[in-house]
Amino acid sequence: PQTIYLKDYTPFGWHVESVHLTFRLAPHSTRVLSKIRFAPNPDAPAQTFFLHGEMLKLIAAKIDGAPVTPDVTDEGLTVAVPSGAFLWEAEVEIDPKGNTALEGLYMSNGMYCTQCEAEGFRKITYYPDRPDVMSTFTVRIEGDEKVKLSNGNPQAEGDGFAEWHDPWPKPAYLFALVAGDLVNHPGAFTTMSGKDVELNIWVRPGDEDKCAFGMEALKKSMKWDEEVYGREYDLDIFNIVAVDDFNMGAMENKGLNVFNSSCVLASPETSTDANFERVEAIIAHEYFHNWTGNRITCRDWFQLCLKEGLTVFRDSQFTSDMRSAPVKRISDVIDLRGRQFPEDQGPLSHPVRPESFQEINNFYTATVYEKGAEVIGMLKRLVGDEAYAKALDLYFDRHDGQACTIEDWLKVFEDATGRDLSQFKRWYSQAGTPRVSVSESFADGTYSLTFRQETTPTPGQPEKAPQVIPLAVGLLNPNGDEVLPTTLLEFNQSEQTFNFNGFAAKPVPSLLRGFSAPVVLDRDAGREEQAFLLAHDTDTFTRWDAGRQLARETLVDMILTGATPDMAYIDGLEAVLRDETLDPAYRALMMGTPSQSELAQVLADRGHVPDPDAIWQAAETLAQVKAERWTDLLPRLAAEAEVTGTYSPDAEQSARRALGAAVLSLQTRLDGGAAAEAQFARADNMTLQLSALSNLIRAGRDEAALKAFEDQWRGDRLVMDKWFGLQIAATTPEKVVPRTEALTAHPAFDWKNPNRFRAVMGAMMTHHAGFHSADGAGYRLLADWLIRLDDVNPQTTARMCQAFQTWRRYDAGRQETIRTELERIRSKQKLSRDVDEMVSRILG
Ligand code: HT7
Ligand code: ZN
Repeated sequence: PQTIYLKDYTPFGWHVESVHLTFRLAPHSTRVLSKIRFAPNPDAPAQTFFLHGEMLKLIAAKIDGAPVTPDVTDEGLTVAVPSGAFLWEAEVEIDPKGNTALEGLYMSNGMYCTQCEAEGFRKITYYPDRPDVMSTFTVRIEGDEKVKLSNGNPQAEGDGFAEWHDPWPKPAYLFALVAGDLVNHPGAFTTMSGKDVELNIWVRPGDEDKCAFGMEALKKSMKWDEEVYGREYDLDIFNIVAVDDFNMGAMENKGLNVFNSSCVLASPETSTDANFERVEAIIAHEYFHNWTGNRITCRDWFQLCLKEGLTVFRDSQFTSDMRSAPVKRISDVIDLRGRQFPEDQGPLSHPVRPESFQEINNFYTATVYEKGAEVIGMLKRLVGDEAYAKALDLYFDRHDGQACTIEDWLKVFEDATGRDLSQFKRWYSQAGTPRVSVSESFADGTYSLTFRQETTPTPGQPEKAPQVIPLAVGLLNPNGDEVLPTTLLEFNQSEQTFNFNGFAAKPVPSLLRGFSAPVVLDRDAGREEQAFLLAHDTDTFTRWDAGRQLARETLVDMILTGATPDMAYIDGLEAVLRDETLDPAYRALMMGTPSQSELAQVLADRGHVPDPDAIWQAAETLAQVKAERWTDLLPRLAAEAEVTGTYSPDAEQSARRALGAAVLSLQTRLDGGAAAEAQFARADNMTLQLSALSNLIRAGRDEAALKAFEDQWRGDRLVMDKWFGLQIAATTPEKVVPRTEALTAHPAFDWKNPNRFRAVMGAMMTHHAGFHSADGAGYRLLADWLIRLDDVNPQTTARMCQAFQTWRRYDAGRQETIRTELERIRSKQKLSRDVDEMVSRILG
């Protein structure tokens, strides 16, 4: 496969002045007629006229009305063109129903829909399918479907046709078309300049009652973007469509967002609090792309973080404003450490702005998205809120309507603040997670902190230069009073000392407050200091993290030496849990422990070979000891977690239920599932029903409940995804592979549906001890299914290869089995480019 390099960027030789498309819909033989006006681009080097095109049957082509015969390959066509402007016309035939890859135009449950990011438009018609080619689009859809939608504003509608015009120039990846027998949940919004916008959420008949929450989330997002970023919506209509078969979460097509139904549909009976929060965040994310991604787009796919990092940052700000900021920050860090850190510290490590790729779909990663957002958070901290707002205004003013680069982005910050950001730019170019170690000294009233930074080599980057690391720190005196409020240190050398004067006694440092940089902080401060911070820190993040580190250290001890749990940790935590002034959601987070995969990484970093069974056992023992120690605390917390009144997915109620779920999981260890059974019987919302079911599964008391759940929800695909996944996720290690195998034989295991496939295989691969069972059965089962899915859906298959990215952590036997499975996948006939690239990178 060919490798594409950032350094090879050249502009396209022509501008596209306008695009007219006509679709004559038919399941296996849709005709697409295109009329595209090209004009030479004087800023581009001379080049052959090439249009991307894949899986297309070319019926006819014309230039300025005269038939032409282009040279056609699997990737596109070349043809001789006039030296000036010209009109290109083509008619192609495509097969939406046969399109199982879910890229381009495809069918899901009888409905036509599209997914064009990143390179799907070339499966619809011949076109310069690259994000720096922007044009206005006019689209005519012909077909019997009741609803026919495309981007922009509706222009005409009649018997068997609909026409749409999008006045905003856009790249082809933002093109969308939807047609089907859909129903809408309507809404309306008046923008800050008084323009009325029609809003719709389109769904399959039967799903109308699951749209109200999404509609409110959309309106809140529109309002928030006006208030916080000054960004107003720019079309007469905004449509969202729910689709059952979708490779990712959702897609920000101009004026016509297409959503995985799991990311837009929500009701109390069928969705958990976490689902509601996710729906709200994803609707916001896609809406925010209207400015950060659509009005200002990416010059090339290497710049993906320009839109994704910024939009994730914006949606996190939104969620923090709508809900609890501390809880959101901690959840984001858990996610970052759980998904991005392993990526950044393993064979798939790549810079936030990658420098090469074979298949761009493989770079929609936690690094580009979540680390990309962290980089923006650091920039904001460094320049301050006011300068950030000024830089963003400049960004929108200067670059509206353009396809931009990270250089453009950093330049607005340099121009707005006068800062030199050349060293900061390393966050975009250097892969890997910096490790920061700390030492301290105290003499004559001066307290000194010395930091060292190191980033280990990553693929293709043996040498690392120091990065600018914003370190938010505070100091507490031995009584627990804050003597230095949060202060930002700019740590930008390999080693650097910061002095603080005027202390009578050595203070206790609270470091990396708010998780001010995506680094690993190596500080062996001792448990006493962590316990002190757990009790006294004023920063909600570092206080939580102190508890997390105590949990980690006691678990590591238990795993390595068979020690019993550290009672100082359990008692310190109990004091926090008893503090009723603290948000229940925050206390629920406090009750959590590092994931078993994270513990495996910690052990590997310290030179040990992680044993998944020993890790599982230690986590079990710790939970059991907590449960037994807290027999009087648990009922008290359970009472606090009680919610009265009508269900609402708001932060206040969700917080209580989160605490209740944490309590129930300990309670189940004491009563064998009696409380869970009672909760299952009376649950009138999915959050309670699912947490009860999860505990019954864990307690091995699940047969009747699983059957009842299946009987109740058999007709609801999204709820059944939960049923499939939870049986694997919540069970004990020895049952993981047999259950997964059994579930793949279930008649409702529709493996071509990405949600269902992910529900089952995703649950297996994230059950640490189950997936890594010593006999290799988990590895073999996953490989079997990845080999099968690759012929149908390479994009989803490639993403799931990530399960193997941490393989070098484990013992020789497991490594050998994983290597064999990866080689088996790699030697599959007709392996996709997506999977080939992923497996080759993982094998190294
Ligand atoms: N910009 C989108 C990324 C995307 C995608 C979405 C759905 C299916 C396939 C996709 N390929 C790329 C989603 C986002 O980040 O907002
Ligand atoms: Zn996005």
